[in-house]
Amino acid sequence: VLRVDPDRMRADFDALAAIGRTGAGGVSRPTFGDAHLAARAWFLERAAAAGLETRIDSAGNHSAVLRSTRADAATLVLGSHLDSVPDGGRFDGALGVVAALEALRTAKDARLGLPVGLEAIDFTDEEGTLVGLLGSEALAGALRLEALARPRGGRDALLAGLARAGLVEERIADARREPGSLAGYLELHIEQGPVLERERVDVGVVTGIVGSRSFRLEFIGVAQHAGTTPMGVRRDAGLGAAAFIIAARALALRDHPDCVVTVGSVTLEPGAFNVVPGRARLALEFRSPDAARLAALEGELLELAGHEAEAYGLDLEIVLVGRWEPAPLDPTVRAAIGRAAQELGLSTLELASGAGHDAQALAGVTRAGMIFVPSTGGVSHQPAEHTEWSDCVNGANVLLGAALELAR
Ligand code: HGY
Ligand code: MN
Ligand code: MN
Repeated sequence: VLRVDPDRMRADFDALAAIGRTGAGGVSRPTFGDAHLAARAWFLERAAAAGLETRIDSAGNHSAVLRSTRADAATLVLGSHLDSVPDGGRFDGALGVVAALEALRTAKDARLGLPVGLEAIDFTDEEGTLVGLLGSEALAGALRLEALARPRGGRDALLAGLARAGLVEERIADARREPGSLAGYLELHIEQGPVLERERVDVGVVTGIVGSRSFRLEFIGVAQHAGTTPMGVRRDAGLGAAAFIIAARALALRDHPDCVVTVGSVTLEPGAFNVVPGRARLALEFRSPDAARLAALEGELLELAGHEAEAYGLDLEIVLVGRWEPAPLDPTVRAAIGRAAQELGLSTLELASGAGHDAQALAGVTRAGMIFVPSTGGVSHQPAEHTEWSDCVNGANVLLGAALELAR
């Protein structure tokens, strides 16, 4: 059984974790910020140092390529993302990219003469600081026009970011790959939940990925003097926001136990001690493994927002800014992952992903699968995110084994 070089991979992982490092072992690499651009450049340097071909497409996806001996061969893509949430952990995305690079190096050194090419890819803006699944949906030809017209991070941030990265908005869609050119997609990722650790299982074989929708809500009242405006006549946007957040949670708990609802950001304007807030801007996101349930939850949440606005004498503006469909993952890929883990003497468990991933974009155009490794305490999207190094090596070896089976 071919295995990765754990020390070589560890050296890469630690070097990458130093790029955009924050306190307590985290990283902050929002899309197209200095740290993110530095991490992507580092990745290409390491690929070139390994004698691999490097490539950047018009969506900014960064790739290392190990060509097949056959001329018209399809490509098996392995990868994840180097961008992070603000003040995130050093494993989310990064582990998958480093393991993919290590898998290509190991395959290259072994001179396997595979019938397909292998590609290690770092997708642009997976986390949605700007758009969400931007690079993977572009590559899959699944990028919706409104995703760029009304992006989750706002048009200004998107345009500024594209300029910093040297990308042209009108060319992003050119990153689309012919589905026939893809032999499949595999992604190693930390679980970001508590299941594998609780069940003491080495490797998760992911069955499907949750769908999610993001909305920007704006409750609009009247800014007023905080001292001279009696409580009974205020149109306080902060009250509408607070009432909605509490009621949205109650709705999910009562009627949608398999769904999650999050208001991750609330901004009150003008934002002063002595002004009754005239505006409240909310970042609303909700998820479900089932598309029909997602649509039902959308209707109920938006109706609820309207109800709370009315209750506090406010107007309400709603803008859809993100929409990722749920995706079942490919049975043959799941089987290959299971066999690779078995050959390595590793225990496996089938589980669904509550986190979104690039694999859900690729699943629409090629057979796609994901390998999870345990998250310590199920913690993620914050500096304490951690996975035991032995689990990271297990994941990389399963990625390599499954890739070689699918390649053949
Ligand atoms: O938000 C997510 O689920 C993923 O981490 N992008
Ligand atoms: Mn991720
Ligand atoms: Mn993430």
